[in-house]
Amino acid sequence: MLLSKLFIPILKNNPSEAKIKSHQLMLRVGMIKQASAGIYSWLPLGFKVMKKIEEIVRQEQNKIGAQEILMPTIQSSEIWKESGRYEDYGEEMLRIKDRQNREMLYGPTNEEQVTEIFRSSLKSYKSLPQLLYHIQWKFRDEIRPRFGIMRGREFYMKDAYSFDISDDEAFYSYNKFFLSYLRTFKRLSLTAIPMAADTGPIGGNLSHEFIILADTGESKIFTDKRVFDLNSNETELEKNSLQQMRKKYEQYYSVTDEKFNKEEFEKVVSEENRLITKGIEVGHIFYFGDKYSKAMGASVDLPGGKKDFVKMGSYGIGVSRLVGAIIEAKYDDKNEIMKWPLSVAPYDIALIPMINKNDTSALDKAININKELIKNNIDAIIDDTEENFSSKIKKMNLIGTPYQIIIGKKTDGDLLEFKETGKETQNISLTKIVEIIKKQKNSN
Ligand code: P5A
Repeated sequence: MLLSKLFIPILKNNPSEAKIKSHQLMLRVGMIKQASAGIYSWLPLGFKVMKKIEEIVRQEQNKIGAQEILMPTIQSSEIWKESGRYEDYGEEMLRIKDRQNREMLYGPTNEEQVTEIFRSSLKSYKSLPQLLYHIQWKFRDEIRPRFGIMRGREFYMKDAYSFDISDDEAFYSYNKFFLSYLRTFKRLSLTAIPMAADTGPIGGNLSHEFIILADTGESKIFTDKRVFDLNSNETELEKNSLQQMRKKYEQYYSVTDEKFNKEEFEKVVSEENRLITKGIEVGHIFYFGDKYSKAMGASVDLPGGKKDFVKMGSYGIGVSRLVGAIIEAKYDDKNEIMKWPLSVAPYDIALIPMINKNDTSALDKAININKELIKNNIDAIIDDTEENFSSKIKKMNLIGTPYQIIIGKKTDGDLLEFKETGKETQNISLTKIVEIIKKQKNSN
């Protein structure tokens, strides 16, 4: 794609209203545009990244056997009255009345809606387990929306719900999501650590937040450093091995501040392994048994003829927040260089030809190179503007393609000036460049 034809409204300087680097960069390169407090439009560059993140999240949900549905954004207050949360949820819930004066709301989460779907369709234990998810906008009238899309009022979430016959089976579902979250964040090139967390308005007594380290994060965390060395390569969804996997993480103290206990921390973690820092919550999973199923009458027939309420959990990933979280993790704001992981980059590579009015040969070369890249499914952005070289590089460093090719007058023959964004230039052939990028793509 030619840069001059794209809708990428780049600002010369950092916008003063943005306090953290992700918010600055997203406004600066025109990924988002604020519509009102905590509510944003997603412009092409930002939307492309978010859609790629969404697709990775989706693939990893499907891999554990979760089925995708789509529930509405607007819900009836009736089901929330049944669960008892209509009053409890308080001012964060955006309440609306329709023309018949019926009380509706913009969903902040979907435990009630999905329980209603389940109870009206499934009646037997033979249909269990069920894992359902959707990826949908949510609205929470946060007191202090801030940091751009990191704490928005409207935000995009993947939320999944599990239905099981017993606690034991429900923990198995919980562990499947636990693993799928580790895999998802790894594919986004993030190190997200599961930390024992509070359950807040969702309820229940088992919960983990998945947190990535960042000074600008809003979650305070207390951990045993060794948890960062763990890796999960489980390929099978076997019950015992998943349980072992979770135990492996839980052996090291790692909690958010609501769960923090100083005495215990100092007792179980030696001084050199203690880490008290901040992070961004990119996912949160909950087990709450029959909290909703009991209140809303979602039961199944058991083998002996008895009935029981289904045991449920819910599992969230902040899809829109992840765009900001990746920037917080990857953006070098001192040198103004962003390098998106290839798995979610808005473009794989930038072609930067040196152009002036009398000589467009470099642009012609770039267009020819692009033809070859297209054949190989590599998505390039070509800077076809007549700006000077340093401002072109500056701009592309902000857009953050993982790779760049510089095409100057000297570019001749087979060798191209290629670089991984932010690194040294190497002179290599287009065939080799294609090979490098394809290999990297396949590893994801
Ligand atoms: C789990 C799924 C829930 O809502 N119900 C359905 C449960 N959990 S949660 O922790 O409240 O939210 C899940 C994830 O959504 C992101 N998130 C936000 N992102 C941007 N702006 C917000 N205001 C916001 N609130 C929550 C977080 O990533 C969170 O982990």
